Amino acid sequence: MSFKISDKIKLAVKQSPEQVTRINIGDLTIGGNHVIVMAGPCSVENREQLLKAAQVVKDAGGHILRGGAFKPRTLPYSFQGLGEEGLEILAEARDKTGLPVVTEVLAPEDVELVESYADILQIGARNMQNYPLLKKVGKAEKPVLLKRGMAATIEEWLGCAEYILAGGNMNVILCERGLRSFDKVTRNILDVTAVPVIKQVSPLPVVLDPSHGTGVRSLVSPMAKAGVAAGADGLMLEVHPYPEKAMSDGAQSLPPEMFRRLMSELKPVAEAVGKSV
Ligand SMILES: [Mn+2]
Repeated sequence: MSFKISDKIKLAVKQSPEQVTRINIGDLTIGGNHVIVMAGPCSVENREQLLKAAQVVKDAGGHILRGGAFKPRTLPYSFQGLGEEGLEILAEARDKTGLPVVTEVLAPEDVELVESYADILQIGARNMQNYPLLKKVGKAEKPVLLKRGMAATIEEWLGCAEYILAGGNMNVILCERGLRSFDKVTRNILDVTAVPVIKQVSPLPVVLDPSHGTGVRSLVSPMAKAGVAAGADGLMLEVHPYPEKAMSDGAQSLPPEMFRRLMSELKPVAEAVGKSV
């Protein structure tokens, strides 16, 4: 390996080339040769919307349901999420579909509450360097999905993963979701290169989020395929039963038919790199 990563990072960096972290969630393994698709709406908006989205994800072959109950928004006037009511709706969707749930925890004081409902705790890009939150989820029982900050280097991202691992929680999934760039054509610039870098330097699984990474619905499918071809262990995708009515991130959310098409198109891509979806 010839990347310059601080040798002070111990747990988030491989100690031998073969070292791989596999994370089991029910029957699923993240970090093996099965590509895990996490999909669902940006926000849990209401029961009908979320249950419908969950069924779309399940029927198309998705593996994990995503949906935000606590939302970090650019402005305080935007929809902030349903909070605990959203978590209850996510738990109901899991009961109905069997899909495990990943959802964001915004604040250290909410970790226990979110953990009581979720199967995976998500730390959002804006909170990547919230050290009290990282320490708190380092003591949690559930796996953590750590999004890369929008202006974070790979080394800084691994340093934040190190906080969680050093706390004793060894089940960390990294998620590349795009970087702030000078180019306004897309919402972010999706760093697909981060996927093989992480696979080479870190034992941790890495998933790609082409929804936030591009901000543009028509770019999600090509970049999802690029991520799988690059070796991503999974994808995180925004899917909404009615994207035009979405309360957040509708422009980058896939409608059901586009999600179904993508799921079938991912199969030969995964096979080409020795995996399945
Ligand atoms: Mn979103």
